[in-house]
Amino acid sequence: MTKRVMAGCVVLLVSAAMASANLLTNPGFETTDTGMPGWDAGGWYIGHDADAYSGTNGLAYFVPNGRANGEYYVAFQSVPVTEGLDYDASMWLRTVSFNTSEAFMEIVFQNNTGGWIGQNLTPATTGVTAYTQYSLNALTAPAGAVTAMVRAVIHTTGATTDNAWYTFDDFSFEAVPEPGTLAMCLMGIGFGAIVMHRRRRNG
Ligand SMILES: [Ca+2]
Repeated sequence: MTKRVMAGCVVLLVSAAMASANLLTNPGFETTDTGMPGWDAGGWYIGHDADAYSGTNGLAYFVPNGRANGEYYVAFQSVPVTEGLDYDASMWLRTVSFNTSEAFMEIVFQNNTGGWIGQNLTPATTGVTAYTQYSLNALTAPAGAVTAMVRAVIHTTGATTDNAWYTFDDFSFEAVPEPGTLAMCLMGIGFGAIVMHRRRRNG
């Protein structure tokens, strides 16, 4: 293994360690008690205490009686991605009251003109639930993808005749290190170390 390859592997290992970090800003809505920095969330609000899965704040939306069928209420954040890499996404969702609507998480990959080139949805809520984790794992950023939109979505499935209320917390979106490549690098670095050790002993 040449020094250059080893250096490349070290860069890969460091970036893999960094890649396991959550790419989202303010993923748990704890930055302020009122606003949602990092998120585009018109019509949504910060709920407190029981509205949080962890910390004291959660992202909340209240669907009142009288909304039309087929409406979408979306809070989202866009993060840069690398085409061909895999990503894991997750969040926690609580349904406080349930009526003629559903909630879910959606990951949308976009190209450099904002076109939607990949769309992935968790299952939707089907009734009142305590906080439950929803995940989408090993989503591959398609060719041409430059960003991913991490979206909290509420959708009316009919004209609402009563209230519905949802809270979200602790979103995560992170790159998945490729185990095969990492294992090869680790083995290569180990082999390189042995060779250098032997050279030092023989030299
Ligand atoms: Ca929180």
